[in-house]
Amino acid sequence: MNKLVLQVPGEPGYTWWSLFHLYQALGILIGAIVVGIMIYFIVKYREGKVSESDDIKPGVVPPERGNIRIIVVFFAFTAVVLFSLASYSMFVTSYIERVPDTDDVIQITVVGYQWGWRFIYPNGTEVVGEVTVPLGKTIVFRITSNDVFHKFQLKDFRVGADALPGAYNVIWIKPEKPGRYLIQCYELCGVGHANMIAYLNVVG
Ligand SMILES: [Cu+2]
Repeated sequence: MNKLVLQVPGEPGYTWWSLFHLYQALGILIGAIVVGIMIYFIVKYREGKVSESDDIKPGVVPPERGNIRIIVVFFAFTAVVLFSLASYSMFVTSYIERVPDTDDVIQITVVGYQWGWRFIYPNGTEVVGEVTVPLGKTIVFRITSNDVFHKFQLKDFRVGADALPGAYNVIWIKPEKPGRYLIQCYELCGVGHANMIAYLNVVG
């Protein structure tokens, strides 16, 4: 199993990786087919094995030589690959972006500022630089900024959102592994940007 997947501590990171693996598998499959056909043609049409009639002659349009069965098979294969990639990409994107709207979520407000992160729990308690959430619960972050543009990134979970003054962007996670996860600012926001970090503690 992929080591990187094992490091993902919960949703939506698992789903993100499933999309990555689909692209990876199809990329390897199609790459193997393309290289295989290239090698086949290099050997089949090597110098000395081609008849005179295949030579291109100036001013003469070559006769139709397409094999309609092969064309149909390749067209269908390409259509299946592209359709599955497009539809699964749309499914994953909407899954990651759709915030669960049940009563069973914990909503935490995140305020970015130069240079740090402030968290406001549902009961109004405010903390800076460190936020603690329970294991196995869906956590919703409402993200905004006090000053300039920032970006709240939970890279272990493969999610993040811009922190913009006067607006709220929303992301969700469902942690499945206890731990201490790094939160970083992913939008250059001034001299303190590199140190604009916080931690997500998952306990349970
Ligand atoms: Cu920042």
